[in-house]
Parts: sequence; C-alpha cells; structure tokens
Amino acid sequence: MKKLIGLAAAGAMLVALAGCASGGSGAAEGPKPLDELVVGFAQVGAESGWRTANTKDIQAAFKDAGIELKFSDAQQKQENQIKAIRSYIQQQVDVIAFSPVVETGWDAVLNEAKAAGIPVVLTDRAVDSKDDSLYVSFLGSDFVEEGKKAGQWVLDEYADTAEPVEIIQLEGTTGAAPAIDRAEGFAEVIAENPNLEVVASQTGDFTRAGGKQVTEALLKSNPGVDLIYAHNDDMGLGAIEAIEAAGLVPGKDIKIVTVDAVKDGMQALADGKINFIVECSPLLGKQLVDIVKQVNDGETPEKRIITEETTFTQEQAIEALPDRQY
Ligand code: GYE
Repeated sequence: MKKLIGLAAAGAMLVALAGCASGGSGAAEGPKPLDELVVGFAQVGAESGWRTANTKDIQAAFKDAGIELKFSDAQQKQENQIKAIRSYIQQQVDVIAFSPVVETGWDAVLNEAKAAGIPVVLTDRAVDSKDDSLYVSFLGSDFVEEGKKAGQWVLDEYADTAEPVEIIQLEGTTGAAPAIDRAEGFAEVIAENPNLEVVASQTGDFTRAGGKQVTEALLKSNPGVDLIYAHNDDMGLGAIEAIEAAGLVPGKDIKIVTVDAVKDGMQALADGKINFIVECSPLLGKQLVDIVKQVNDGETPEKRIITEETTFTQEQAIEALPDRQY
C-alpha cells in the first residue's frame, strides 16, 4: 500500500512539473505564435506625466506586436501590485512584467512566479533582492547617474559662489529605486563643494500635489532657500505653483532642477521657470516586447538593459519641444 501511495505521489509530482513547463515560456514546446502569447503587466499607478507616457507606450508596443497585454494599475500600493502578480500567476500568463513601486518585499511573490515557471521582467524600477534568478531582465534607467547629472549642474552653477547655497530636495516615493538612487547620486556630486547644503528633504510621492504641498511647508521653515532639486518634473511643477503663490519667481528667486523631461516640464524649462532637466525616458515598450519575444524563443535576454538619456538646458528645451512625444 505504501508503495502505491509513493507511486501516486511521484505521478502527481510529474504532472505538477509538466504544468510548470507549460506555464512558462514554452521553451520545451518551442515558441508560441505571437497571437497566442499573453503578458501580464503590473503598473505602479498614474502618479505622474512620466507614468502616463510609460503606460501608453507599453500598451501601444504590445498592440503593434499583436501580443495580448493584461494591464493593472496598483495606485502606488505594493499590496495591489502583489495581488495583480498573483492573479497573473493564477491565469498562467506567459510572461509577467512589472515596475516595482518600492525596492523591497518582493521575494515571496517572485518565488511564486518562479515556482509556476513564469518568467518575470522588471521594467523601469529595480527590486532589492539577493536572488537575481527571480527575474530574467531589468530594463530601465540608471537613476544614480541621473542624480549625478543633476548634481553636476548644481556644482557648475554655483562654482564661483563663496556663500552657502540652501537646497531643498523633493524626494520621490519613499523606498522607490528612483528616489533612493537620485538622492544618492546627487549627494555624491554636490559633496565636492561644502557650500552646497541640502537644508530639507521630504517626499512628495512623485506627484504634482505632493510637490506643491511639501514646498509650501518647506518655504516657510526655510525662507533663505536658493534651489529646489525635485526627483521628477511633476513635483517641480507643484513647487512652481507654491513659489508663485508665495510671491516669488521660480527659476530666478529659487532655481529648480528636475528629472524626467516630459512635455509640461520641458515647457516650464523653456519658459525659464525650471533651470535644468535630466532626461529619464518612459519609452520602454518596444524594448519590453523584444525581451518577451526573446523569452518566447527560448533565448536569454540581457540581464540589465540601460536606457539612453540626455539632459536639457533652456535653449535645448526650446529646440526639442516641438518634436517631444510625451
Ligand atoms: O521619474 C517619475 C515616476 O520610476 C522613473 O516614476 C520612474 C519615475 C519617474 O513617477 O516621474
């Protein structure tokens, strides 16, 4: 009897293993036709102009490729993203892609995807995990580099200033890779000039409303502020509203440096209300489709794909604006 149970258990395991293989990229059976592929995408939310452009680009790229995309918006909540990923696992999609709202706390759900044989692609933001077998590829910007570029502009702008320069930093979502890394890169570069001092640093959650609210409060406690470094355009645009409401001139009385270079940010730069923008491209759709195709073909995509990006001064923004896609 024992032996029989053992055999039944072994049989069940085989069935389970076979289930894993078919839930995955289909490597064992060869590539699936593109119109049979299903990809589940768990988006962060719709917190910024960048995010809206990113969503549109990803949806358009999958439509063009003729691959079905299941899409969910987590409203900037990690628990919602985890729920969405679990539901994609249950539906046995071929690939899961997501932009993790924060860096930590993903190992459990990513292990569930791995156990189900479903490859995971990180887009835009990284996870902080010791186990890099939990995802096949990470496609997105180098946020530390972006922070350094912002810091370099500030360093150059105040190279000849002998007095202290007071800086307010508007941070992105607490615990998010771009908030952590953009702060780190900036701090590293401005440390070269002891006159440059971050007098206050608070999160505005990457939203316009958050940037406005935090700036309103911080202007009161730091009336001598010279510059605002915002981790994205939207918070910088919120800061502009707060500065104007306080009777000051953004771009002159208080300089502003931001990251992203979405249209509204570029317009403010062209108008002289923002002084410098570090580009962060949201156009990740085509590259994500390529990764999905590689996985489907049984190929190994590159583990880290870094987006190419530039920076914009006022003159460059005026020139680039007419052709700006987002
Ligand atoms: O800079 C910001 C968005 O993760 C790179 O998220 C993205 C950031 C982007 O809300 O605007």
